Order: sequence, then structure tokens, then C-alpha cells
Amino acid sequence: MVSRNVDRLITLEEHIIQSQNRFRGATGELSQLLRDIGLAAKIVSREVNKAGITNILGLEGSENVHGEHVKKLDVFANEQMRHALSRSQITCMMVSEEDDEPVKMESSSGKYIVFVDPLDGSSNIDVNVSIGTIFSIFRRKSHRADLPDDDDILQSGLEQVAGGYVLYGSSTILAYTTGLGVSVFTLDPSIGEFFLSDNNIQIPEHGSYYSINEGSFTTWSKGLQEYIKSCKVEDKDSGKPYSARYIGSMVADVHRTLLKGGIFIYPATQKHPNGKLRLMYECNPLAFIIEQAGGMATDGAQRILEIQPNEIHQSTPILLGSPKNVEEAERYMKAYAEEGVAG
Ligand code: P6P
Repeated sequence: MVSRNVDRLITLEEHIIQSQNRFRGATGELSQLLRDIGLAAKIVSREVNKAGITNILGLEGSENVHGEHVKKLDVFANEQMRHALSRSQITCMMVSEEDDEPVKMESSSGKYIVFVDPLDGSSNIDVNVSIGTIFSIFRRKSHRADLPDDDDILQSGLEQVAGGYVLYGSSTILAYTTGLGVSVFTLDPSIGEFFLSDNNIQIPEHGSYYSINEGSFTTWSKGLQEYIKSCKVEDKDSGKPYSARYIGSMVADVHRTLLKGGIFIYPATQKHPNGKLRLMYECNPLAFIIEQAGGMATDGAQRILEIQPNEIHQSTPILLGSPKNVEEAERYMKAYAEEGVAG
């Protein structure tokens, strides 16, 4: 259970409290919010891991073997996150991939706004591929006596106070950062505790994996096409040819990139001219994690975290991973910039 930079069993709760003590004037509210998210993750993990057995994969409205009203897992996960966030009255608003509009919490005086993709990659559930929950936490700008407004919601990723993800795979892991490095926890389902498995994780400076859906190759920019072609040609200095790895579940592809290095790309394509992945509840929190681990995350031209949002569900192209890999990809894309999106 204990692994890198960890010399004794530390639970998620203990780690959150210890981290809180490093923030002068911390009130414990962010710690409570992170613990609430951890609880929701345990509940979702239990359902994800028994989905195949209880036929919960059914569409909404049907009944499972226990005669329970069956929800699709992403609806279930969204409800669990909403319950967790409303319980402690610390969150004034939740913005979810599952809800068209921001959801006002019972307590409009809460200090935080939480963006969440409750179950990213949910289309992979039916084929037992790893899926994930992604969360991003901002402090409201408006006074707690007022109702939250657009200025509270449309903040750049640089304003995040915390970000992280849960990966429901062969084991359930939770990774988060509050800007003091990235810590990764592994769930021991037998006792329902997340234990610290990697503290202050650092992404390799360079990696030999590239991760992109090559099915849309013909619609990429010329520069990206040339970069990916270069990944397949022998070049001893850079360890090419690289290995291609693409799971099609962002949290799983990003977690592998964090641990093994390399680059993950979801580019602009003809079908998704602004990219497919969502800025506020997919790209921002994962960019926060990758940068805190010493990596890079850009849209091909600027840091993801510096993008000023104008819409809660807007998407963005994204390249993230080891600095050397992202820098090389950007060099290719800039060199051919005048070509635009090919095809
Ligand atoms: P494509 C899953 O549906 C998702 O939102 C991300 O988790 C994943 O990275 C991406 O879409 C995969 O998209 O177009 O390659 O199937």
C-alpha cells in the first residue's frame, strides 16, 4: 500500500488536515469540502465496481434485480456529488457536466464553487474501461451575503484553490492538489479508507508515450500531423519511436501520463473545432494537477490555466504532459501554424 515518498499509512482525512495546517488562517472549510468529495468518491466507487452485477447499466426508469429504481451511473454520480456538496453548506454553487445550468446549493452563503464532471468517460462503463470523476474548486469573489454571480463562476484556472480526480480502475485512486504539490491516494475497500500512496508526485521530464485519438488525423492541423508522424520515426536522441497509448477515458490517460510521462492531446478537429474536452471541469483541474507535478498543459498556444472562460461548458484543445514532450509538440504546431486545420 505504501509507495513513493510515503513512509507510513496516512489516510486522506489525515493528509487534508495536515495540508490545512500549512495554510495560514485556514478555517477548515476547504478541508471539510475535500473530505465530502472523498466520501462521494467512495460511494460512487462502490456502485461502479458492482455495476455489472446489479444491472445498474440499465437506462433510467428501469428496475434492477433488487427492485431498486435504476439510475445511469453518471446520473447517480452527479447526485452523490450534489448531496456531498450540499451537506456541509460550504459550497454555494455546483456546476456539473450533467446539468445545463449552475445548481444553486441550499446554502447560498457557502464560500466555494465546485465544478465537477461526475463520471467522465461514462460511455466506457459498458466495456469495463476505467472511468473517473474530476473536480475543480474556486473561492467565490462576491460577498457571502449576496447570491453568487457570473464573476464567481467564470474565473480562470489560475484561481482554483483545489483540483483533482478519482479514477475507478483496477483500484480506485484519488489525486488532488491545493497548490502544494500532488498527492495520490488508493482506496482500501475493505475498510473504506483512502491511503496515501504517492506524495508530491513529479511527472518525468520526458516520456515515451503519446496519447491521442488518431482516427481524426486527417482533420488535425498540419503541425500536429507532422508532430505525431515524428513520434513514429526512429530518433535515438529523443527515444523515438514512442509507444501509442489511448484509453479514451481522459482521467485514465492523464493519470498514466502523470506517472509514466509523455503527452496526452485532444486537439481541435473538424468535428470539434474548439476541442472536445471541457475547460472548467476537465481541463482546468487536470492542468492544475499536471503543472503542480512539474508538467505543462496548454491549448497549443497558451497555458490552459490562463484561459479566461466566457461560458461554463466551453471546450478547449489541450496538450498536457512532460515538459519536453509538450514543448516539442508546440514547436511543430507553431512551425506550421499558417496551415490551420487540415482536411
Ligand atoms: P474520443 C470520454 O467520452 C471523453 O469525454 C474523455 O474522457 C476522453 O478523453 C474523450 O472523451 C475521448 O473522446 O473522441 O477520442 O472518443
